[in-house]
Amino acid sequence: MIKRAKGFYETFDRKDGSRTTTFCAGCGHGIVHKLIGEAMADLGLQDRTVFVSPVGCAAFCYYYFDCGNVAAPHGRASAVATGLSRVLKDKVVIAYQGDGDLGAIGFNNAFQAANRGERFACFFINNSLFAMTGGQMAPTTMLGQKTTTTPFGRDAARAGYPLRVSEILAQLEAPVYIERVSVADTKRIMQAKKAVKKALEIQRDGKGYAFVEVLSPCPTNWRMDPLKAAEFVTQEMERTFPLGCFRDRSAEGPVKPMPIEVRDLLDLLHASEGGIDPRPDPAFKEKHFKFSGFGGQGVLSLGLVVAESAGKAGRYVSWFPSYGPEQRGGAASASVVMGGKEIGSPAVDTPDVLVAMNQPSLEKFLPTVAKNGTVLYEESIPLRPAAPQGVVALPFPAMRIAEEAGTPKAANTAFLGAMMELRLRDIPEAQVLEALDASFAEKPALVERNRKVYAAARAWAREHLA
Ligand SMILES: Cc1ncc(C[n+]2csc(CCOP(=O)(O)OP(=O)(O)O)c2C)c(N)n1
Ligand code: SF4
Repeated sequence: MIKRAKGFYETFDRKDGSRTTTFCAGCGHGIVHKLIGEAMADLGLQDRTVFVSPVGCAAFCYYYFDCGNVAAPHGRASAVATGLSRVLKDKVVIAYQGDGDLGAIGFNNAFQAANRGERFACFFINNSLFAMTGGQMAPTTMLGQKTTTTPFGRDAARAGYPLRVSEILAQLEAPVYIERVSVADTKRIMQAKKAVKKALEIQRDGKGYAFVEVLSPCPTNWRMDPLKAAEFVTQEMERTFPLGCFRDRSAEGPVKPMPIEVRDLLDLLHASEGGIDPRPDPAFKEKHFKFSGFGGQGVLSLGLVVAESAGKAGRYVSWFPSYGPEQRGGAASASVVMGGKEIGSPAVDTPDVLVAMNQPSLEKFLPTVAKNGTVLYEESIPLRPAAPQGVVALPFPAMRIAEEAGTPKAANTAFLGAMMELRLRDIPEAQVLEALDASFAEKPALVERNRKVYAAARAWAREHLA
């Protein structure tokens, strides 16, 4: 009788009610799964193991492996494993990745994790193509190999050369163990078994990064029966990807890891000085703000001061900047949401309040302002396009006020003063000033100057706008 492999669940109950694995006949994934499950159980690591599943044909690892399971986005298993192994110091972490997943979209993640010598085992399943999506070329596709995207065979001039990931990682200093094995026949599977076990022993002993590449048949996408597919591995794949051990420092002592401070999430949330727990307040309707202007005008800081002051006043709040190329002169913006309960999304598509400090951002965001919303825009720019119906658009001489108050660069602070008069009144001024002062913690000379601009702007707004 064939027995269930150790380390697996009793039954593989999938959501759709089926109970088998998802693999085709002759697929290598199932064999590698079995080797990992057995090694994990034999070494007594099951209760300590966290398995990171990939996207691809092996996406359902969490239905099979009876241990901790986390599913990673495509290409990100090594990044997720890095995070897990750094935080869960007593756990054994496994990343399992296909060659599309690790060799293409996630190569840099995997490469950098190997280069840092992260403390996890990475199993890299090389079946020479993207299997789950229908057999497209992967970085590991061999020269001349036909795939759905290389119907005449991979051609180096057009598609480059196959990526030999084990050889590349072997150039790095940090990995403890790198070996390429195959699951094409019994002899090779026995060698693969040893390699899998060694990679997990290295984790058990906290020694560092272990990488096992497995040449694995994909009869379905290779359009072969399982026997021919196994032969293809030994006769074709091994010519491009020779088997062997590229690195083994497992006999050396563990590398002493850098101490990493692990902090509670709540600590992090309330780490900012003077931070307080937000208080649920069902009566407070969520408000959406958009602060926009040129990069360098201080729109992101203005948004941050508003967000900080709302936080200090006990609101739930989010601040979401948008820069990138916009930092170099286009429309930079910050979205701020404040509410009486947790914020669902930090994105602001229809602001209740728009602050626009330059023409491009006024043009871009004015049409998006919510009905009954308010637009406060720099007086010296023309109001274009026309404000949508129901929207109040108020020109505000922020630059002039800032200049007259002696700090021309503080036009953003002038907008803060005007907003206090208009739409921020339910945030106490004490908190707004506290947040404003704190934003100049590293330039104390600017605290008083900005307060002056703020006061002048608020007075002007009281007289002319409110
Ligand atoms: C971000 C993202 N891009 C693309 C996809 C589509 N996708 C799903 S599986 C897959 C290929 C997986 O190939 P490989 O990693 O080689 O695993 P195999 O299926 O061969 O085991 C792709 C591209 C996705 N799910 N997510
Ligand atoms: S398509 Fe290929 S890799 Fe995917 S399950 Fe089938 S044989 Fe395995």
